[in-house]
Amino acid sequence: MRCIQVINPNTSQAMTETIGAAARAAAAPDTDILAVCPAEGAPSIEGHFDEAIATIGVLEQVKAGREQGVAGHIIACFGDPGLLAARELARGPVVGIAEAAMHMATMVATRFSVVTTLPRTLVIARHLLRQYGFSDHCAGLHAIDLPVLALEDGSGLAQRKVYEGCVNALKRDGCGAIVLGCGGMADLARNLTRELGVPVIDGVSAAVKMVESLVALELSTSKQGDLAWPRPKPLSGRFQFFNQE
Ligand code: 2AL
Repeated sequence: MRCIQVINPNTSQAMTETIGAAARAAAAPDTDILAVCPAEGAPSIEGHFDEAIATIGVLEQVKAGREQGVAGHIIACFGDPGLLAARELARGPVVGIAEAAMHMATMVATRFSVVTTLPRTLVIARHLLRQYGFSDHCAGLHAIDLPVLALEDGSGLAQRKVYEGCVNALKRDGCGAIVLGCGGMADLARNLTRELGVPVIDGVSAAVKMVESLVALELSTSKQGDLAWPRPKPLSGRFQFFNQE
């Protein structure tokens, strides 16, 4: 039995449960999913400021997961906050849900569109597309114009808007697949794929399968070059947590 740690970078317990359930549904029978979120931070991540705060909580969780011996880590927020820093801290592979979903989308369609939450987060997705080299694969970026936690309010409004956003993207963009742009949408992909007749990709499930593949192939984070362990130095104040024992 191997354990994959799925880190929801926001502090919403409800969203952590949604993400954990989606990860378990995607996982192989011999994969255990440890779904966690930071003890402190932002209840939802909807901008650069929220991301900056969330990054510290993600790194604390990666360190804790490493010490518990998890086989790999997933950063389950669509901005992939702290991804490269997490790789420096981790022994096993670390995969972000945005990169996982974007990679997988390019294997089933030449062009995909992204449907996310608030319009202000679109620039984060745009930056990641450029960083990961997928700008030319993206046909369009769409926001449902609801905050992240609307996905957890039980009204179903956000879920309906995600459906409408996907329909609109397919009509306008001529894309072959949809990437869901929020960890809180993880439970929607399977039904949307059936209803819309095109691949709808949730990054949490995609990342679980990618980490399982990397672990099975015995491929782990390279400790050569920039992803080597952080240089030991006496971090001060609240960051002493990261000092090597
Ligand atoms: C996210 C996400 O995936 N989780 C969160 O709190 N904020 N990003 C987004 N664009 O909605």
